[in-house]
Amino acid sequence: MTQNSLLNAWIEEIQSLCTPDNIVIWDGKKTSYDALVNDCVESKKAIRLNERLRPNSILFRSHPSDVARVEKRTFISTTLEKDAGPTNNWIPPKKLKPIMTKLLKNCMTGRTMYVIPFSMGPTGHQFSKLGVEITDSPYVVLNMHIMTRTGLDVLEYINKTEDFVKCLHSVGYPLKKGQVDPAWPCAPMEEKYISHFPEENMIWSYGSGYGGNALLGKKCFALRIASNQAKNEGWLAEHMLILKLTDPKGEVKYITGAFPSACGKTNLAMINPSLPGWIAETCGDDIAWLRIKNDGRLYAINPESGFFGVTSGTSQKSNPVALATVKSDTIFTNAALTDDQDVWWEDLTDEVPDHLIDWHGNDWYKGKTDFRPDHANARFTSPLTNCPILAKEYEEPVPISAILFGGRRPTTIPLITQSFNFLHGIFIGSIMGSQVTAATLDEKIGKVRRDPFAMLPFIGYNIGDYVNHWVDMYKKSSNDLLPKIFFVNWFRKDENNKYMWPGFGENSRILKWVIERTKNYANHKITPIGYVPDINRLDLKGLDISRDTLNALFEVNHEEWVDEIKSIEEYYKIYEDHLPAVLKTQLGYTEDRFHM
Ligand code: GTP
Ligand code: SPV
Ligand code: MN
Repeated sequence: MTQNSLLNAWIEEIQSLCTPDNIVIWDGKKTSYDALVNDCVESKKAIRLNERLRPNSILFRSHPSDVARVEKRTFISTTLEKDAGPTNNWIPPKKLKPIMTKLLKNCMTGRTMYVIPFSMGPTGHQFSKLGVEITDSPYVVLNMHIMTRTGLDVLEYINKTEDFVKCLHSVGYPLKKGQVDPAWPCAPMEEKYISHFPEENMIWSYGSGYGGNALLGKKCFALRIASNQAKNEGWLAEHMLILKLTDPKGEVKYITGAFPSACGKTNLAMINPSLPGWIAETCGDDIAWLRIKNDGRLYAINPESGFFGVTSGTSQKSNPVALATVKSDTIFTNAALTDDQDVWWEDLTDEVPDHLIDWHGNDWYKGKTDFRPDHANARFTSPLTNCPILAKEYEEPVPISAILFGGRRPTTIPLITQSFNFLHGIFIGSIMGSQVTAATLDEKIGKVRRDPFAMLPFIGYNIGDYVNHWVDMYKKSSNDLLPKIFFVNWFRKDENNKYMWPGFGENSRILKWVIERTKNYANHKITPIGYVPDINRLDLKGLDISRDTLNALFEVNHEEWVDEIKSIEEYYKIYEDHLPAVLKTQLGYTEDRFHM
């Protein structure tokens, strides 16, 4: 089958367990992609969009129960519970494997089993990692084809090694003879398992076909398994965008940003700066693998080769770059369909079409149907190379000058703060909170939850060890060489529940301040939580914003912060007696600064 006996043995093992009707080794060719798209269209799993308006693009509609990551059904399966830690669902392998083996038995009957060799990171690059995903979902194959480097050239590398991550995926819907396959087969919630076995570099995902549950190169491998590998090998796998910025004088800086799901990474990675003379280019929009090189600096590379982006809120005004990116060769999931066979989503156009087919496949009429026509977590899958501002060095690690941590916080958190130093920055990462978005199914949307480092659902091991690993990274270098760490909040609201900051392209004004701070410009004020901009030194030319709003955006309110600190103390109890020393110390300093 392949020239790797270990891989062959695994394929045979899965074949006899899952009993598919046939096996396809994915060769990554464009002709294979086009043929599989045709199959999906002919079998009514996908809809081909208007070739003139949206060339080579299709729309999938998922089952209404299968629309986002399922955190409650996501497991870190380690021998010892302490290795998964307090933030992960834990079942030991000896318990989980029998449960899942039962489900997996004959689960691919009536289906084709695809074997996808893939590389996270450029094929053959020293920082890249190899994987093989076995799946019975053509949707997954098409998406993995865009999101990762796949095909026979990758298989050549895999043929020469035993070091690849085994990723097994099934939609969990075997077909009896003659049974008609639904457009989006999946298993009921209580049968879904998104399981990680970090001790074996292995993933078993059963019952969901959607996004991070099923495209196993993404969250499962490039974050959960990779964060584990990174801890053992001395690097970081983070939920971060990577952005290249060139100032009007031509000076280039790279920054990363870690914001929770649906909190603005893709949009910042594609920013269209409102400040004249500034140029932004995209390196990555969701995941960064970071290493300290011999020069003591932290370098980041994007392990993915595509965007799996939120459609909602994407418009010519908010994100023209994303609209250009999805112009062709794109897979849409759960967008609405227009009368001329194109896609539509909330905010795409000011004028809402009179008639649409909603993401359930039903007629939708403006003003008559009282739910939205697209799903809040509808997504586009497009190759990185579609992005008109893709940085030429997107396949190389780039030196990072600043890390932004951020989230959706309607109150308390200023528009931007700079940490006093790297260790204080680690504290800032640990206390991040954000309103839950539609990117996860499990919790109440809108409720603020702590999401440390935007990694709460993605740390593949014990969070206490994770924080200490950040400190180990710090110890490998020095405060002056490492990136400066910032805390951003584009989402602070006024008393009328309206965003106070315009966001999107206007965020370039804040990025300019960030870059200036990395060069130690004295354009800041000191507060108990870090440095905030001196409003008089912010570049606000051409922006219509009142002094009062600005003061409110940067306010560090004593009472709110006393409450926040109490809530952090409470939250830190999850660590039990493993609270990392750095957090204890930094919390103490913060309390002192508030005279608590
Ligand atoms: P994941 O792919 O789930 O990790 O999300 P993400 O972090 O890449 O978030 P994305 O950029 O897709 O943005 C999510 C939502 O936030 C979209 O509806 C955006 O329109 C909105 N958004 C992004 N940036 C801003 C901003 O600066 N201000 C405001 N008000 N909304 C924003
Ligand atoms: C996220 O939820 O952070 C995403 C979407 O990027 S998914 O790939 O489904 O996890
Ligand atoms: Mn994400």
